Amino acid sequence: MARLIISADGPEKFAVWKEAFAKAAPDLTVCSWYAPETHLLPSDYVLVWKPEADHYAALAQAKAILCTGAGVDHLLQHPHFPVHVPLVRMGGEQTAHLMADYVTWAAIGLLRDARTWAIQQNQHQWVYNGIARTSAEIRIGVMGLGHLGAHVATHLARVGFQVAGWKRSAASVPNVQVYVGQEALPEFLATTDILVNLLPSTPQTRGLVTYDFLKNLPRGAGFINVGRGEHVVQADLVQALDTGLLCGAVLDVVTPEPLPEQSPLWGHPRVTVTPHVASEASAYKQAEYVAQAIGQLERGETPALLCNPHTGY
Ligand code: OXD
Repeated sequence: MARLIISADGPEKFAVWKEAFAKAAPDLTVCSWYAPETHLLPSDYVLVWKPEADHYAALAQAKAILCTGAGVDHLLQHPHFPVHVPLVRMGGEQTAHLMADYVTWAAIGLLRDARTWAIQQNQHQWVYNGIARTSAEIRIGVMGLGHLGAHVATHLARVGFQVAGWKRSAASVPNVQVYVGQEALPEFLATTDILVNLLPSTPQTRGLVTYDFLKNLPRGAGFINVGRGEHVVQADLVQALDTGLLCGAVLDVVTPEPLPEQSPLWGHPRVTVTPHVASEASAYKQAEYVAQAIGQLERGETPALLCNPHTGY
């Protein structure tokens, strides 16, 4: 019977994980990384989020590592991450659905300028500022059409937006116009009213979103970041918002996290910040997903979200 050692979220969260796994996968033996009696064996699986620096040497002994994050850039960037150990990213129906719901909420908020309504409510102002523009008139572009990106794009098309996606390699997503490769990027951006970033964080994508990059969008476009804060040059984003290049931004990820008290993003009238919550599935759903991936690995199958350490996703 497989054994899973849990380090994710520290010793405080172990009771929650234990209960979730007891319900979702009663056959799996679950131990806390932090229990003094736990010694990792080569047949063990490990569930991590952001391991502490002194965990990496032991992780090299694991049979496979499962991450509670959909993005694993923080692991791959660590100099001691054991790239020879199979690494599985978080996925599953609820994770994807939460992300699709979040992006839909953010897109409709940008479309109707909900940020202004929130400010007015704060100031007890009853000002009529309805915007007569529907989702059907808005072109949304999703950068990154991997597991989550494809799900989000399909969902947005179902809601009624005109949806395009941009990807490094060819892909086909129902009801989504796909732009492929670097040469297609300017055309993709030029026809995007709301840009959604769902790219993986890699050396090629970090720092991609600069003022000059955003200048390719139609003036007054919206921006939603659910990828990583590192994709964006934050000062450039603020400049784009201040000069009206962008009409607004919804940011679930920033650099650093948590956002420092003095950041201009907190109080910016065109910015909505959420605390990296877009797609965190319940412990039960994550446990179900992890148990399924372990089952596949035990049978010698390849989980769909097995990370390729060379591409970083
Ligand atoms: C992530 C996540 O990887 O929230 O950022 O899953």
